[in-house]
Amino acid sequence: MKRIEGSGSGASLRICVIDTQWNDFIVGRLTEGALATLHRSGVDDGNIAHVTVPGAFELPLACKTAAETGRYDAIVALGCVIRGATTHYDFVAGEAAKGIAKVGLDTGVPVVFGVLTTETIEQAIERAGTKLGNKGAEAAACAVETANTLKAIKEAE
Ligand code: INI
Repeated sequence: MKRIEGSGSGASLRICVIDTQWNDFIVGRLTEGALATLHRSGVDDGNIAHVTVPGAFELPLACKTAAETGRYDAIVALGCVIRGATTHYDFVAGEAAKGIAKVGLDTGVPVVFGVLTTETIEQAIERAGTKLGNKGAEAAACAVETANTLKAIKEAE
């Protein structure tokens, strides 16, 4: 049996972080967590790009554009959609999730879903560096691991 595993080291990886202006109070914390994790895992600062789009609805197209450049081993999509009193939430959160997944499948570049989808702002705060950790940091670690795992699958003999 051949066991194929990717390392958690970010050395030599090129990563694009794409976040949103919407809910910047929360998303800014996710981005800080993601960038700190990338640096800690050895990704060279010169190999990190940081792009900001207006809202979560815009994430899929920006991710697709970044993936198609061929410059990145993984993309980290960060955002926060908080359910209000309207159905707008369902459209924005649903399209962001579907679109981000599709970009990964269509391009072969791993695109990590670091978009908080919560009922309340309190739940978002809990996941942006307080009680329940920092989902941006988790997304960045996931991007490094997935990029390395895909490379290992391709390079296995
Ligand atoms: N965008 C978000 O990222 N989070 C939200 O909570 C949100 N809400 O609630 O509306 C949101 N809306 C904007 C949307 O992402 C687009 O930017 C807009 O519809 C223009 O396409």
